[in-house]
Amino acid sequence: MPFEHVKLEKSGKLCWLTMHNPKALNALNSQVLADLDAALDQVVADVEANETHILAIRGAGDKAFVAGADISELAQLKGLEGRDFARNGQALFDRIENMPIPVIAAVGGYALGGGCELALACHLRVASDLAVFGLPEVTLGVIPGYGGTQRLARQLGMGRALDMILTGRMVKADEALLLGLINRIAPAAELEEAVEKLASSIMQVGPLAARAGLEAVRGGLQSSQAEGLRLEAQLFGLLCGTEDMVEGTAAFLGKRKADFKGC
Ligand code: DAK
Repeated sequence: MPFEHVKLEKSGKLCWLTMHNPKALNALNSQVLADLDAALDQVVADVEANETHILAIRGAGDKAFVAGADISELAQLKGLEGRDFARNGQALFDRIENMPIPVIAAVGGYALGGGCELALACHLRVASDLAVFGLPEVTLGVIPGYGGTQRLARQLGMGRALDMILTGRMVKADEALLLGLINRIAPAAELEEAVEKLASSIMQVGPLAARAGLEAVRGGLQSSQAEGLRLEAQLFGLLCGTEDMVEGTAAFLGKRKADFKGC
């Protein structure tokens, strides 16, 4: 089903989701967010049909990933309306973080405010050398409202997150790499290739193991270490009952490449 502000394209088992609001550097307004939600339904259906193993999110054009929440819409929010607006956006970004497959943000330009928060909701971030990150909400008299205060602090640690959140300063790609905000950096013209390379190296491992690794890390970060360890052991046990585990270990011992079937 086509959406006005979000495009889905398949490249084998990799699905590209493109944020498309070119008049405002792909800024997030209510319609963009509704389209993103509906597009995620489609992605989930494809995952369930075993047609999609990785999702990559990018922005249309070469200037911006997403330049934040649409400031003209934000300007009209009053009191509790703002809280509901934030809760709806948070629920949508939680959907991305809780996707059963790895989600990669391909950041080719500005990732500011809600755009930076969208990238943070993804599991991995690959950026072009021209990318710029920032949470400039304080310069507008608010704070990040789509999970940025929580996810940035978990990603970078409190001090480095507050350095960005309290000043609203912009961080270029090379600094973002040093901070641990992004996983990889690529020349602008090679961004999609770099994402495809990362996706392909994940897709070469057993798909059940990749999903379980994602679930263990995510589940552990959302709970205590003791609970995380229990989850890890439980998932490890489940994988020990799979054909992929038999195949992976036999392939290693037989000095050949594993042929994982995802079962
Ligand atoms: N919203 C609306 N329009 C935007 C936009 C945005 N975030 N960003 C850019 N645009 C529009 C510009 O107004 C301009 O429109 P026209 O003048 O052509 O009609 C067009 O996109 C091109 O932008 P520029 O002409 O400004 O392009 P430049 O290259 O000169 O500058 C820039 C690029 C990215 C540095 C600049 O556009 C910029 O500073 N944009 C705003 C970035 C920003 O502050 N983003 C964060 C927004 S705050 C919450 C929920 C969510 C949030 C907070 C609270 N609660 C519910 C409480 C999230 C907040 C945010 O995301």
